[in-house]
Amino acid sequence: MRLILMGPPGAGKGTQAKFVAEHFGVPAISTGDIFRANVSQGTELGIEAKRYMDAGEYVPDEVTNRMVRNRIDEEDAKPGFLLDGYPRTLAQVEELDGMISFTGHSLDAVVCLTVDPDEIVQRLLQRAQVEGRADDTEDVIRRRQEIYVEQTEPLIEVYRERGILVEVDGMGEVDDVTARIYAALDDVAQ
Ligand code: B4P
Repeated sequence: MRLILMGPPGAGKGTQAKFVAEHFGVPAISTGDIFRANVSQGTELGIEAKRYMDAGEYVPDEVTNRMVRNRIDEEDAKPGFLLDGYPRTLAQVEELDGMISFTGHSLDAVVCLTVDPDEIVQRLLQRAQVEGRADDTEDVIRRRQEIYVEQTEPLIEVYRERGILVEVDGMGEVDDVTARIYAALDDVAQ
C-alpha cells in the first residue's frame, strides 16, 4: 500500500498514521516528526527547518522533497509506505509523482481527515500544555491554518480528480476515527 494521510494542522494525522501504518504493515513517514528529530539533534537540516516551523511556515519544498526522497529510498519503504503530512504543496505533489512513477508503482489512496476549525484550535492548545511545541501558540496555529488553506487545500481537488481521494470525518474519539479510516480503506486494500 502507498498511502497519503492529509488534513489541516492538528487534524490527527500523526495520531492516526501510527495505527494505519501498522495495520497495513508499512512504515509511517512523517515529515513533521523527521524535522522535529533533526531539530532536537541540532543537525544542519534541523537548524534550517526550525525557523520555518516555529513561525508556522512550511519548510521550503526543495529541502522537504530531498528529505522525503532519501527516506522513501530506504529498504523498509520499498513494499509501501504511509506519508503523514507530505505532500503539502503542488510542487511536492509533482515531486512525489516522479518518485513513485520511478519505482513503477502508483498511489493507492489519499486519506483526508476533516475536522472543525474550532476543534483543531482546542486540540492544539491542549497539545501545547502536554508537549510544549513551539508552533502550538494561538498566533502560530492561526498562521498554520491560513497556510493550509492557501497551499494545501488545493491538493484535495487534485487527488479527487484522480479518483483516489478518501474523505474521513476526523471528529470524535481517536478509536472511532481509526475505525472509519479502516472502513474507508477496505475497498482499496482488496
Ligand atoms: P506536523 O508534524 O505534520 O503537525 P500537525 O499538522 O500539527 O499535526 P497532526 O495533524 O499530525 O496532529 P496530531 O495527530 O499531532 O507538521 C508540523 C510542521 O512541520 C508544519 O507546520 C511545517 O512547518 C513542517 N512540515 C511538515 N511537513 C511539511 C511539508 N510536507 N512541507 C513543508 N513543511 C512541513 O494531533 C494534534 C493533537 O490532537 C494531539 O495533541 C492529539 O493528541 C490530539 N488528537 C488527535 N486526534 C484526536 C481526537 N480524535 N480527539 C481529540 N484529540 C485528538
